[in-house]
Amino acid sequence: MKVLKVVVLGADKVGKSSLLEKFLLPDNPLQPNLGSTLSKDIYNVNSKTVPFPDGVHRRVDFIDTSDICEFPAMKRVYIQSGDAFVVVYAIDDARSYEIAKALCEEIYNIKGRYFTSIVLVGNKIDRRSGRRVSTEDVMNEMEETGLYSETSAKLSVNIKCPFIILFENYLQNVRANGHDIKSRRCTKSKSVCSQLQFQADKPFRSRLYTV
Ligand SMILES: Nc1nc2c(ncn2[C@@H]2O[C@H](COP(=O)(O)OP(=O)(O)O)[C@@H](O)[C@H]2O)c(=O)[nH]1
Ligand SMILES: [Mg+2]
Repeated sequence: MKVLKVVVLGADKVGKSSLLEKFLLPDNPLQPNLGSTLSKDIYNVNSKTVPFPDGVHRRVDFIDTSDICEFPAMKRVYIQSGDAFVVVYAIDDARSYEIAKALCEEIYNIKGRYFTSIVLVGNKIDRRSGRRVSTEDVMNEMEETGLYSETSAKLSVNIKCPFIILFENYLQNVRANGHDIKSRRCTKSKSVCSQLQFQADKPFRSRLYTV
């Protein structure tokens, strides 16, 4: 495996493109129409070399998807080819949560029951008064080891957390089985590296990852 493929999945309009855009282009001013820069087609690959929490730069393909829930065959291809998944729902949209759960289930069916590289993300936490999916319900329904975060792409809250959780999870898997993707040591000083664009924001919720 040369490149880590991170696939962003979820119902339409939950903020997948916005999240990815905020993560990859954090300095972009807030656009009135978030998500407009990165994803216009049915999917979009953004290849980037990014610093991981261990200070090593690795190449990652971030794959933004849209409408794939409508196309089961395509969804399957994405799941088969992905190494790690960000599954997004909007906290003000109960249906999107049901879709996210079904997507997680499909990932487990394809990748195996013990696959761990999925982070569930409840986006749009700025829409507090419109909340339809409670944090507690999600926590209760999740597996004990499940990875979970809540974000607001609009207000840039916790944007880095889901990705850092997956990078941490990746490093745990590398430690467990020894296979790493092609990488290069960070050439900058440790302190610069650990300033990482990806230094975690305070995670809102996560079972495994706390900083
Ligand atoms: N209030 C709020 N709106 C958001 C947030 N993230 C995205 N949106 C809006 O939700 C709509 C769909 O976003 P988009 O990223 O295109 O969703 P996608 O279809 O899942 O890729 C857009 O109008 C965004 O401006 C968020 O965190 N809070
Ligand atoms: Mg999109």
